[in-house]
Amino acid sequence: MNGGIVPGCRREQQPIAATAKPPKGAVPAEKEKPIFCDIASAGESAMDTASSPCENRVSDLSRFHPVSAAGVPTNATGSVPRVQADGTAIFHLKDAKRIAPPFERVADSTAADGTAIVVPAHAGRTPGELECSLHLPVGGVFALWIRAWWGDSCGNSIWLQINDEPPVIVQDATYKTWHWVLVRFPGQKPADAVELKAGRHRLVLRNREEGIKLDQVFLTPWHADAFQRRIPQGIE
Ligand SMILES: [Ca+2]
Repeated sequence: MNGGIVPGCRREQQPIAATAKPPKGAVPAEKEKPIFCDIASAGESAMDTASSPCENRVSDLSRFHPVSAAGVPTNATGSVPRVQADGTAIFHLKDAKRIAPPFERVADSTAADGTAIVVPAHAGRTPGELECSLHLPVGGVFALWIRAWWGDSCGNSIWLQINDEPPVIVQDATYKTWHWVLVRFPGQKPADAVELKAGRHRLVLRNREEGIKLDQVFLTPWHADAFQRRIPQGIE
């Protein structure tokens, strides 16, 4: 329990006033609505659990039900990720097949290709989704990464589903900066990899918290030897 600190957000805390001016293109700071998150509790204590109070702030998407909103069709035929010589594959979420609110595609000079996918602050409980149709020319066992910008511990997670596999929570506790988040698949061995055959795959993101930005998805060939694995750095 990390010295008595309650994991996730603590609504009983006093509001934390926004102090710093956000960078250009960032998700608007939470001026109108105070932040009740315990952003001081970094590390594992900020990770949501099944009983996290953060669940109260976001859509109850635990059932992962289909979303009725039509969304914005952006690429009806699906997209071919940019495959590099080392077998890695890059895909930008702006090229998603469908983007349904509260997901939005916005100009952001800090994001790859100057475009970010955001779940705005104050998105509230609106359930939405972003759907990608990926055509992989080569199959294999991959590590799956998403480049993210989290606002705080109540805006640091997203649901992700591949094909008909169970949805997983993508999250970590690095805030206010773009970084790569490794997707983990609990119950699978290895938990940090996914096997994808050559061909079409459906990747769906659903909002779980608000005040987040995303841009690229990165597939890297998985190796049993961790030192052989490609670790993404900045914009790929
Ligand atoms: Ca959270």
